[in-house]
Amino acid sequence: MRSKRDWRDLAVCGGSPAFTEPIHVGRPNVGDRQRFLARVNDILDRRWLTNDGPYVREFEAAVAALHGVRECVCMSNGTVALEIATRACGMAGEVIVPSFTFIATAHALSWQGIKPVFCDIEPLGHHIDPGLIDELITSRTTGIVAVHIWGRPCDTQALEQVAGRHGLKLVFDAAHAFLCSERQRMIGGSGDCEILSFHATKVLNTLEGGAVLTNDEELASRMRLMRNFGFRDYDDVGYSGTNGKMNEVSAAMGLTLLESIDEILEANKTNFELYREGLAQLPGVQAIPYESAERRNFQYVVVLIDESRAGLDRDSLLSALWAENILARRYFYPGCHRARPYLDLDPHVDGRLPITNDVAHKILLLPTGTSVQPEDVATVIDVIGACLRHPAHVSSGLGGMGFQEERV
Ligand code: T4K
Repeated sequence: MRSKRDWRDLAVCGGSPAFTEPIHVGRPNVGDRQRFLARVNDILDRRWLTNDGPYVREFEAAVAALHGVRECVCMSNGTVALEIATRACGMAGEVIVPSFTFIATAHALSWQGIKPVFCDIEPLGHHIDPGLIDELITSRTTGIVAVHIWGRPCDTQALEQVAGRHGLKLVFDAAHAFLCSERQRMIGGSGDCEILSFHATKVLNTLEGGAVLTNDEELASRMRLMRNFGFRDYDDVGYSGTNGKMNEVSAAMGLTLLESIDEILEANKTNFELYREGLAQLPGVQAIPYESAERRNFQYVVVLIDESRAGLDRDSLLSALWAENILARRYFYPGCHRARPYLDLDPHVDGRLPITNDVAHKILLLPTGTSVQPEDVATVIDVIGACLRHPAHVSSGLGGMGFQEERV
């Protein structure tokens, strides 16, 4: 690595990018190709491609066992898992949800005609604040969807108490929390159910995929019907349903990656520790810690940029990083409540979400995963340090342009 000591070395000031190829936040973990391809051959040999096939069943049993829950119902993706889970629980009318989450959490509700009522988050955990839920409840409220953001679980007990007091359904969006624990217990068994995402960018992927974890066997069997058009038997439709089934190739990918999950988590943890140590030397850059007493997947390296101490605002730093081919992300800017479909939902919502608005303007996620090597992490830290040493040059190199995200 050639350190960027001088401001002229920065790509935004005319230097060469630190990386010749982009490095990503969500580069997929791939696992053992031969093991995966052998399973794909099996699938082709037995000509059973989808519809509750043997690999899906094996993957469901493995994921349920790893999380210590009775039921795992695999789905075609995490969004469909959320849609089916909230519908199977009987959510309707209004549902309280954090605005600071991936847009799919809100979309899964609105797609079913449910109004998402946005609640603010806690400043440290970035979770929905249980103390703010009471005041959002109306006669139309039927449930709460809380998010285990960054793989750090919510205070499930506090949320179960609020839900119980008001007779509300409670679903956890655990898309980030595969193999994470809360109070030394694996996630999956809280509320009515919890949903996982196995999207390509997740710590364990099934190309596309998701699942619902629950200890409620009756709820699970309803969701199994709903993911398969509601069919109870040949020609016997018991429910209004959809097509939310996971296919066999996806399950084969999941089973293959499960065999390497320890190495994946170790690589994530190593990268996270290197970032944490390296960034601690830089002013105004705070890496969000992970609790050492709990199981974590270290999938995301999340930092907050405090402009008053860093000397540079988050978006300028982000633009400078993209110029270096470091494709950091500002998940979940600007918050669901400021996304177009929800802008006019409630005229008072913006004033109700000060923490969401603050965090959305400071947050930055840095590249990690098995495709990011420790020396890459050192380079990213070096580049951030150089940007913070030369904020005026970075700003003038950007020419006052805000961050323009382009799909790569
Ligand atoms: N709830 C929460 C809290 C979630 O975070 C998510 C998904 C869901 C629910 C819904 O679950 P799914 O329905 O997706 O299963 C990405 C993912 O698409 C999304 O799954 C994830 N959360 C979200 C946090 O991130 P985008 O639009 O930012 O993805 P994209 O295409 O920009 O990819 C991210 C990076 O990964 C890019 O730098 C490119 C790289 N990449 C991506 C893919 C797909 C690759 O290198 N290879 C690839 O194959 O949403």
